[in-house]
Formats: sequence, C-alpha cells, structure tokens
Amino acid sequence: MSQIIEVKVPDIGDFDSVPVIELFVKVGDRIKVDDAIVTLESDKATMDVPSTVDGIVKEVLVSLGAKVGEGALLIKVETGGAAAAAPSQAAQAAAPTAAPAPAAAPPAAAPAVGGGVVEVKVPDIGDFSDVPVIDLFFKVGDTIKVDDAIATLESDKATMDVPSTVAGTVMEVLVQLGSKVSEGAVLIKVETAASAPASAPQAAAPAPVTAAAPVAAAPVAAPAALAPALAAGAKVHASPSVRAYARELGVDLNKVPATGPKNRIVKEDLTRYVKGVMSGAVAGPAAAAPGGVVGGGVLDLLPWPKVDFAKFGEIEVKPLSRIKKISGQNLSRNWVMIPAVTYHEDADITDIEAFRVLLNKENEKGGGTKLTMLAFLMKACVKGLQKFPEFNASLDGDNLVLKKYFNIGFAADTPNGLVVPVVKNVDKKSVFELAQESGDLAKQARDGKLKPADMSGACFTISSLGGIGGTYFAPIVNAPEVAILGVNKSAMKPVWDGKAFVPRLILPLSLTADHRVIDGALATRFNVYIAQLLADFRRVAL
Ligand code: CAO
Repeated sequence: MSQIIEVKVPDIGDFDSVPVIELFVKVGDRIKVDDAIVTLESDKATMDVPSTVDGIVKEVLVSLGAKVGEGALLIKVETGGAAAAAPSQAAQAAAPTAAPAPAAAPPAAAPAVGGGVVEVKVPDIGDFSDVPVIDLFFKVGDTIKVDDAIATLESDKATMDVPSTVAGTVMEVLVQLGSKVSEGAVLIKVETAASAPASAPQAAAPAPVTAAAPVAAAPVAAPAALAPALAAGAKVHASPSVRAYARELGVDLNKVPATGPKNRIVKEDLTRYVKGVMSGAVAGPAAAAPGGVVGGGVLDLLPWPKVDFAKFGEIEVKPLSRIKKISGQNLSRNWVMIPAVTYHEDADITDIEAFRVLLNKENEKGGGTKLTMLAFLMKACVKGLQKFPEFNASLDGDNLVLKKYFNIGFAADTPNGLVVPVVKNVDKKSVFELAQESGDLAKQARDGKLKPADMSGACFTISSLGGIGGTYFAPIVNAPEVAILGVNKSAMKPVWDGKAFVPRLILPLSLTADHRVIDGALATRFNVYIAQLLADFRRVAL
C-alpha cells in the first residue's frame, strides 16, 4: 500500500532562514534513502539534506533561493505501492521526517582580526561524533579564505563541508583523510592575513573563489588497482553531494565551469561538462592528464539496469563497506581510462620453492621469519623495475615520471575489502625483511589498522592469489602506476627438457601494463625476465 511521506528540514542548529542553493529532485524522480534533496548554505556551513525514505517524489515544496528553517517541508514522497519498484525498496525507512543532519553551528574559531595563528575546529555537528573526513582541501602553505571548505565530513546521515572562518596561510593540517573527528577537533591552524609572513601569499577577498590546481592527497585506503585519490575539486565551490558525484564520475571539479550562485558548481554544470567531454566538444581529462583522471562518466551516462530483484525471490540489501565504495570508484576509473593489456608467462619456480622450503625448515628451529613466495616476488620485481625503468614510472601530462626509489604495493584481501599496503625501499631489504614486513602489513590490513602512509608511495603492485588458487587473471593497473603483476597458484606441470617431460613447479604470471607507456614487446621482455629470475634466483644477485 502506498503512503505519502513528508520530508522536512531537520534540526540545523540555530539557523532559521537558510537559503536553498541547490535542488536535486523534481516531481516524478525516484529517490532513495540518503539521496540529497537540497543543499542549504548558511553563512557558516554548507550541508546537504538527505532523504530518509525511498519512493517517488510527488511534490517539491521549495525552490532555489527559498529560505528554510527546521521543520520546513521540502518534498512529499510516495513510498510502497506504486513506488515499490524503486530500486532500494528493501531499505525503505518509515520515518516521516528527515533524520537530523549535523547542525551548522559556527566553527569554534576566532575571527581573523589583527593576525596570529588561529585554530579552526569542527563545529557543533549535532549528536554525531567520530565522523570520518572524506575530503580535505588544503595543505600547509596554502592560502585560505573565509568560507573556503576545509574538509568534508560524512556521517551515516549527512555530508557536510566545514568552512574556514578565517583568511590566511595554512600553517598546520591536523587531520588526514579517514581521520575521525568530533566537535571541537582542530582541523587546521591558520596564520591570519595580518600577521602572515611577507613571503606567504596574501589572502584574497572572500568571494568569488577561483579554481586552483588540484592537490594530491593520500587516499583513505588504496585498494588494489587504486590510484591515490586526487582531491578533485580542491578549493572550488561545490556542495558535498556535487563533490561526491564528481568523485564518482572521476571528474576534476577544477575543470568544470561554474554557473551557480557565488561561482558555485551545481550538478547541471557537472552533467554539461561530462556531456561535453563525451561529445568531444570539451577536452577530456584524459587529454589533460593522462596519468590521472577519468571518464568513468562513460558508464554513468548510460542508465544502470534497474531490476526489482524482489519480484524474483527473497533478497537482502547490504550496504557496501567504505573501502569497497572507494575502491569501486577507483577501479572503474582505472578500468575505463587505462588502455591496459594483460600478458601471461609461466615461471619455473621448482628450485626457488625448494630453497624456500629448506630455509623455512632451518628457520623453524630458531623460530625465525617464515619466508613467503611474495617476498621473493618483490625482490624479483624490483630487479625487473631496475632493468626496465618504464615500469617504475607514472604518467604526468606529456611527461613520464621515472622513479629512482622502489616501493612495492601488494593487494591484501581483508574482511572489509581490498587494500594495498606498500613496502618501501624493497631494493634495500633482504628477502627475510620483506617477508617480515609484508606479513606485518598484511596483518594490520586485516585488523583495519593501516595508516594512509602505509598505503601510499607504491611504484608497482603485486596481486598474489597464489595462496587461494586460480591459473591466470587480468589485474587492473593501480593508477598512477603503469603495471601490476598478478600471480596465481603454482602447480606441478610436465615440461619438455629436450629429451623428456620432467615435472616442474610452474607459477602462472599475469602482468597488466598501461599501453600508453609500455608496449607489448617491453611487457613481454619484463615478464620473461621475471620468469628467468624466479627460475634461477642467483640472477638477482648479478
Ligand atoms: N602458489 C602456490 N601456493 C602458494 C602461492 C603460490 N603462488 N603463494 C602462496 N602459497 C601458499 C603458501 O605456500 C602458503 O602455504 P603454507 O601455509 O602451506 O605454507 C599459503 O599459500 C599462504 O601463503 P602466504 O603466507 O605466503 O600468504 P599469501 O600467499 O596468502 O599472501 C597476501 C599474503 C596478503 C598476498 C594474501 O593473504 C592476500 O590477501 N591475497 C589476496 C590478494 C588479492 O585478493 N588479489 C586480487 C586483487 S584484484 O581483485
């Protein structure tokens, strides 16, 4: 049976006349729990008001520019009955009013008067505590203006930008992506304009804000095939939901012309930009930054098939973990943007496996580190990266950045999804040290204890499914890296030695490489070399 439910403005703190600066729904739209209905902007904060119900929008009771306060009716939604075909009906909520979004109390910072270092803190965000930072827009040395978004916080009920109340130079950033914060947590320290050093850029007038270069930021987690997330949209004006949408599409908001009030990028600007890129009218991000960005938009322009699964049988709806959501976006981008080819090779690891088993037996007595195949693979890969420097590189516009350090990421399967811890300076470590360190990192990954620094800085990734099985697979390149080595389970195979078939332990290798940097001949040379090293590990010492 269908029911009409009103969705109202939740408790937004002391503010009672806040303008609607974006409106995301129209009559007839299907809406899901947590979809943003409007963006409200007070002079202290910008927030999206999410829906708490699934259904079809029957009436929209606000318009752009309307001023609303707590309890104002935003939309009427038909739930159940005719609206039952809504995709996430299983998640329907019965609550008649919107759940409280974080209140938009002023950040607890002193105004920028007379100069000095000012702490900008998380304002009153209602009942929520330990809310993750999902976007961070400034780094030390940046010039910040009043109202510039410092960070985006996302609770399970709402997403909000915390703006700066001061102008000046950022002296310290006290949070990072993934940090969990509550009211009063210091986000940044700002040297206000009056006392900023002469060499520091001076704070500009509050608005309008002009687009600035994107800032690279470490991802919350860098699951396999993930790029370190660019803080796309850094310093542009856009609501949390538009930022989220841009992240989903992989669009750098700095490239999107804004038409909204106060130079704000609205959802239509984003759609127009993506359509422009798709039609060729606008230079796509791929052309601008081959190593980086995206056209995941290709996928989003086609409607995703909507199926009422419940019509066919019992279902259960389970939200994706945060890691899965982030890795999904990155995987989509990398899959769509990188012209990748996978090359297979077989490595004869009979001798190295015998050596590993022998060393482990000797070691067992002393209780030493257990040597793993992964540690040998890391060592062999570094040798490969040294011989073929194009593999130890990243694209940056028309340049190839060749790295002189050798950090290797490895995909680790955890209960919450895939993450990629990074072992640093693999060239300087012994196989024992690599086994120990990768083992420790894998444990931390499974315990959810990896820090962003543990997952950044990789040059190349190994994805080992060897402990599980499989023969070959096609891993997705972990941008901005240019290649990834997939490994499956070794198996005894008959190999012709010129006179007879002999049993040898064969390890299947699957190397995926970015064709913009690595041609097939080079990829195959790399694979053959890795196989040679594994077949006779003495070559690593050469
Ligand atoms: N062939 C045959 N056996 C192998 C092997 C291989 N290539 N690699 C490992 N093994 C065996 C080991 O010998 C060991 O057996 P024993 O316990 O009898 O000694 C067992 O598998 C476990 O090996 P290990 O301790 O070296 O650990 P691991 O192979 O599981 O590797 C890690 C660790 C973190 C890479 C792994 O746990 C993991 O998470 N892998 C999944 C990665 C993944 O999901 N990749 C896909 C990404 S794309 O979707």
